[in-house]
Amino acid sequence: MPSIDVCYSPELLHLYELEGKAVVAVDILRATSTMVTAFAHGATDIIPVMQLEECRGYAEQGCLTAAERNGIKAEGFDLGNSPFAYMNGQVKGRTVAITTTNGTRAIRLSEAADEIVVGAFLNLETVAEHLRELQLDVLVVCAGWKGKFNLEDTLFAGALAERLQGEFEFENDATLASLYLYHAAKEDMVAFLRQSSHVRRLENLEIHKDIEFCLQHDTYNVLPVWKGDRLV
Ligand code: 3SL
Repeated sequence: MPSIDVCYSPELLHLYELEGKAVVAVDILRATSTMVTAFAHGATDIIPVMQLEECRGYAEQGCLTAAERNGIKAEGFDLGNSPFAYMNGQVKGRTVAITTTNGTRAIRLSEAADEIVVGAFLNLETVAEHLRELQLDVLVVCAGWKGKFNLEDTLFAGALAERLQGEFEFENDATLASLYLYHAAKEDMVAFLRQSSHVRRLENLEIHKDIEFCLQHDTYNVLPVWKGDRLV
């Protein structure tokens, strides 16, 4: 039986073997939720990069550019990191180069894995179905916040563990802890997360509707997969 394990921060990735594994990269608020939304609204591919300048450079190649730092759209880019900005037809048929504080970093630091898929509550069952077919050991890589643990990515890991329970072995306590937290939260995740650090950060920026949107389950049937230097 394949296994599922959870890495709570990209800073802990050195403790894990990525080769031979499928990574599910997750940044619920909001990078991976936004990427899933962008694909659902017609983006052809997404290039996640770590640095603002590198991202800006993709404009010359005809890409849309998107950037967020500390929750705010960076100046001079076409798009920020709100999923709602990707729903108006602007990304249809386009390549989007994107850099965010934590999410794009989690993806790029997972490149040694056999496969990387992008996960969010929005495409939870699509990710689960894919992993059942793939039959590789799974590592959920939580983006966290600047190297630290966060609740919302951990809840996603727990939700995925719940969907895969009985078909995947739980590798260690990180998976169990994620599952227990998800059980405690799932009746009302908005309420559960109200005191969490990133929800408070986003609420200070008055980004309430993004939070509720990103916590919806199984809205989209899209599976962003890493191929070469981008998500397709
Ligand atoms: O850290 C990230 O990658 C972002 O998703 C953070 S924010 O939700 O845009 O503030």
